[in-house]
Amino acid sequence: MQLPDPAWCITQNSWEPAHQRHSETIFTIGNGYLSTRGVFEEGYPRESRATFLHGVFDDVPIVFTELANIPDWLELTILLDGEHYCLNMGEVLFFERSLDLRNGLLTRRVRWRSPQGNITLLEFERFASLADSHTTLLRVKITPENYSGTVEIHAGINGEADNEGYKHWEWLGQAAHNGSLWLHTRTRASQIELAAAARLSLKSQSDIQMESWNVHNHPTLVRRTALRAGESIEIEKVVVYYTSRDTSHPLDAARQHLAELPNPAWDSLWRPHQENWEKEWQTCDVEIEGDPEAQIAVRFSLFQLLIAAPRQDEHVSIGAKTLSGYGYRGHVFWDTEIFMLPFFTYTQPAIARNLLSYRYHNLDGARRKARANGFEGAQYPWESAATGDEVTPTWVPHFADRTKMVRIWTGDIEIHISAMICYALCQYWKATGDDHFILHRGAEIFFEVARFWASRAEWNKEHSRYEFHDVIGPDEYHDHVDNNAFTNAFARWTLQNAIRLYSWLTRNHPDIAATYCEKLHLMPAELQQWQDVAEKIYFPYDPQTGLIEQFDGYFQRRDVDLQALEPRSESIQSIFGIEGANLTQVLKQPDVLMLAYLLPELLDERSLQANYDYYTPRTDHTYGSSLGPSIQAIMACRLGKQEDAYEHFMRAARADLRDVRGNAGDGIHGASAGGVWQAVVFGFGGLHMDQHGWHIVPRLPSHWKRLKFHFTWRGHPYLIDLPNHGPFSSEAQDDSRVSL
Ligand code: IFM
Repeated sequence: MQLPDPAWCITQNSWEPAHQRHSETIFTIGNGYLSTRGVFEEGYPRESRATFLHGVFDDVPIVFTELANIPDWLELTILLDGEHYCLNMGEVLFFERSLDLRNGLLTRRVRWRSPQGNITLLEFERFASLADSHTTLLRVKITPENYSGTVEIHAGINGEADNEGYKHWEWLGQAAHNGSLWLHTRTRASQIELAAAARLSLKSQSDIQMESWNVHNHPTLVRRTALRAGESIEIEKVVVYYTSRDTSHPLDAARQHLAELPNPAWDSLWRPHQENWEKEWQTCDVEIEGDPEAQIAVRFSLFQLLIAAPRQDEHVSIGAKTLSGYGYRGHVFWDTEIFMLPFFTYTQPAIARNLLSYRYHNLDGARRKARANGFEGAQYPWESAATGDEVTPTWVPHFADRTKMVRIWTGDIEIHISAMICYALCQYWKATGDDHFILHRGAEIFFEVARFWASRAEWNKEHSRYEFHDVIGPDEYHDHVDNNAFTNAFARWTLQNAIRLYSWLTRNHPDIAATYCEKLHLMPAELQQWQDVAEKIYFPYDPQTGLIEQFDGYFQRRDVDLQALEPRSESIQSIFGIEGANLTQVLKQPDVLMLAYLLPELLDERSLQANYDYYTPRTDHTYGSSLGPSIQAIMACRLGKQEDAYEHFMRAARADLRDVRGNAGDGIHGASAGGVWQAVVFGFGGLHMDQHGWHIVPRLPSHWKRLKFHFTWRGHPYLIDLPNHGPFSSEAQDDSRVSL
């Protein structure tokens, strides 16, 4: 047997029920259509069993809508000589689970002694096909070591799947006969139909007894056979899913698709699946020599982004927790555009295009939100799902006392999200040169968002300037603040760039400019107004000190010595309480530094240093937001603070693998995964773009021997190879090989 390659495989050597939810997240597999958490086939109490399929949202109280956990394809009950295979009983003699990031194959080898003393070797494998995204497969090899007896397998599709107790599915029909089964079901409110068709095959040297149990909402296939000590049987379960989002007849599609698969299907599906994965990694792999932990953590992050990335669907996006857990209910935040999207923009622009198209298709939801709030244009929701309407819950149970409810204001006043979408559009446009997308989709978003900002700005008569009151910036420890620098700067940036875009259109594509003028009733006077607002937006910058005040009155808040609170294992918000943290200067994430990262032209070196020095010791790096550390790492790189950069980077890299915040069980921190890629490529690799194209100023951590990464610029793939000759050495740059 081949040992798992530590540069590519995440491996677990013991069964740890206490960390079950965490490892279920880590061992998630997927293919951009659906993802399945790393639960065991046989099922255990307190597991968080889930398969999520992009776009299958259904209504739910309080959080409005959530991704519905779909009927489970993994379920497999194994009876060994009459005893249930279950790790809670008997004794686990050997356990190893491994996820191969090269190809998304999840394997588990278990030697198990049953309560009666029978020892069996069970070898499980599963994958969600990247070449045939509707199809998932698992197989198990069972070898009794010290006994001969019967093996009985029950393989069903369970229509009773729920979201931690909440049921989304209503039964439409089912059948189980002749070696296969199907289940047809529908979400209760959104009325999305789903069909699953499954087949079970078994290779054995003895006779096989076949049965089908047509249990309501749980069709099941049963096989029985005899086994002698040392002999093996192989079982394969193949499941095909279609929904009414894919086709108007999902049941026909699923049954036909299954019927067309060879029996058994594994070998013929494995090869194209593996080839597709090879192609994926060819465009985006990152190699780090000299730091095995960073190496595997980076590949793990990229794998998580890849398995969540919609390849065939431009009406869905990646939620904050990808498709890997119940956290945030599948809702989409700015995490996608600012943290995850750059990875796709620079390695797989077609996926970035799909993700941006999701925002285009949901423009009407954003228009509705703006209108409902008394503004013009489009105000994108802080949390988004199927329609682009706001789905942030207004109240949620308090994290420390679940009998109390907490008002969530982000959906009302965390408004920078709309600018973030425009920012991501611009980044995509620059990197790809995809004029067509901007002409036919991006421009409309831009103009409508600019309109929103112009109508949201408030004129301050006393100071003759525009201001934005009552907002929340990226640092959510502070709400209801005025003139958050990040928000104001991005309102100005959007308006300025919308004007530039408009004049580019009128110069180069006057017919399209005219179409927008007509469709959106865009008049020269309105553009003039945008110009006026943009010029007069207040930006809280002190030229004397070079400091940006995060929001009005921030410097007057209580200063807290965070060092004095160490060691700690919880966030500042849980130590001081929501109101208490609001009164301090402690940040959940580095608001001003994020601004400086995204708009580097805003601050000169002196000012960047001043802001870094001021805000860094006031940020809750470990237990605040998982979005912060990667950005903090990039800013440290820019200031030449390699050691600090590495510390922040590893904080991001470990977010899920080491469950730093104790909540990885809720799903992968997708923004952190995307931030890890940015920290490597834009931070240590020093890739940056300007009007002349791309440049590299590498700043590798001293112990990294080499960094290699790929990116795509204007349709050309590049491989950057940076051997490390020490910090900032000119040789490091001269020696770097760039190949096409
Ligand atoms: O979008 C983030 C936000 O910036 C901080 N709280 C969690 C959200 C989802 O990850």
